[in-house]
Amino acid sequence: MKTRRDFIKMSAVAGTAIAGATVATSSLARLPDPVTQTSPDTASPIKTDENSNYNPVVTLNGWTLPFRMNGEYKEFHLVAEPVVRELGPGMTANLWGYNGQSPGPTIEVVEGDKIRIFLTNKLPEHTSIHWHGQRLPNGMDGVAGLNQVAVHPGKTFVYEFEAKRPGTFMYHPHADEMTQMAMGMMGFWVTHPKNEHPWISAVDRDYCILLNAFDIVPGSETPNIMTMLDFNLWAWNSRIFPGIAPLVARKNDRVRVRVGNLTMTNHPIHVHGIEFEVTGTDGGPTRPESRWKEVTTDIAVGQMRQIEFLADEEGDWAMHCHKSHHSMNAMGHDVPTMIGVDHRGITEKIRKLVPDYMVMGERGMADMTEMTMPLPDNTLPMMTGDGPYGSVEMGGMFSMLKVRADLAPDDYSDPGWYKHPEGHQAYEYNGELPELSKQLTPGNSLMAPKSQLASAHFKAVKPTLHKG
Ligand SMILES: [Cu+2]
Repeated sequence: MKTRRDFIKMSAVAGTAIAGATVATSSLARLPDPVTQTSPDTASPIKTDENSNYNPVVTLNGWTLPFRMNGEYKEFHLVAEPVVRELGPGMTANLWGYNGQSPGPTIEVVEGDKIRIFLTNKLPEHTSIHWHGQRLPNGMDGVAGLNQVAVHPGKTFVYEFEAKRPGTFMYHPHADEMTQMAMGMMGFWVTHPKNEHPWISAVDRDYCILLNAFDIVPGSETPNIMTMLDFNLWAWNSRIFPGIAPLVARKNDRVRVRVGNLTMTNHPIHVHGIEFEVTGTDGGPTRPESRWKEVTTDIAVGQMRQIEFLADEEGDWAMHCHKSHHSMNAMGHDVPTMIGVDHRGITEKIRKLVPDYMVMGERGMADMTEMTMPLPDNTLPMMTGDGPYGSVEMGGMFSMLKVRADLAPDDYSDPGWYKHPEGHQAYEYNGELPELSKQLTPGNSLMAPKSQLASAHFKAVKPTLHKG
């Protein structure tokens, strides 16, 4: 049986301290002390005697909930409560979550474990928890009104079931779902296989990412819960770039990334630099002969996907949702396209009144990253993130896979920027240019003139066009 001292020891080896990471284990205590996390940093995996038979997962900008053994049960205590979550450096949000954070802590168990979860409701309204994807008795499935009475404010309910199948799962309320999920109530669940499984390979690093989305008006702090489609903050584990921690791997590590989608749209998750296989879905591990390599996998609403790859190329590889509006932050909407619109006349007139005035998006949107226009308080720029060579011009669902040869096996800290070996980086050409390529567009206008479009269209077959 786990002692209180063991849990103190556990928290000491974690990458970030888990506040009060002790769980009352006296059998006199009828339920475990709730453990709270106050930091949005990524907690390193905690190695104990009890998890020596699996490689613990790492939740990006998250943590794993400690448990206590009580007889043959693993006992956890989740507390549903309002939380303040830092979405990124300089932006916090009033969310609802579990044990101090949104998303809630990851629950990590082994196939065959008997699980007992206490849910205490500290929200102003009733809630419940649905254990998305699990095989369990119908009365433990957590749909308020259908499977159980809703858990009213101040009440504690108990869920008990066996972790029947290994895989990637999620948990979320099934009571006033629209409000509670829009406010950030959700969490990850991983069940490791009890024995060696022919379709589940051992990996060196095992990451968890929960996709979620918020609609927070720039300058405000609380999500609009009525939004159905037009969210403006696309998050991984309730963090937005540049607030999302990198996925760190040692060269030639086998890496698994588990992704769950609890937003209201699909997300094509794309990784640069490697090819991966989808090794597991909502229903469990995929048959090895059914797998193929790809670099983007679409994750539909309510789905979970496990991807796996060999991290055999060093570097800082981008990893992001491929919907371009999902890799930027708020302010991206309701702005008309200004590319090619000549507003020199009007700009001059406005500058007489407002000296620093500049037009948004005149040459594209990249200007936005360097724009000195003041943003409302508590708002991150639409496109941001300083890289070693300038702005990365990203936001939202964007992070990096950082692969390094000189990394300790248990090191999950950000190794900094990759140093490119000689001859491994794009460089500027400084030689003579052919006449036609000297100007971006004739006369440096923002758009091709109509006359040129016409001639290009009708004369494209004439090779003389390219001779200058
Ligand atoms: Cu997306």
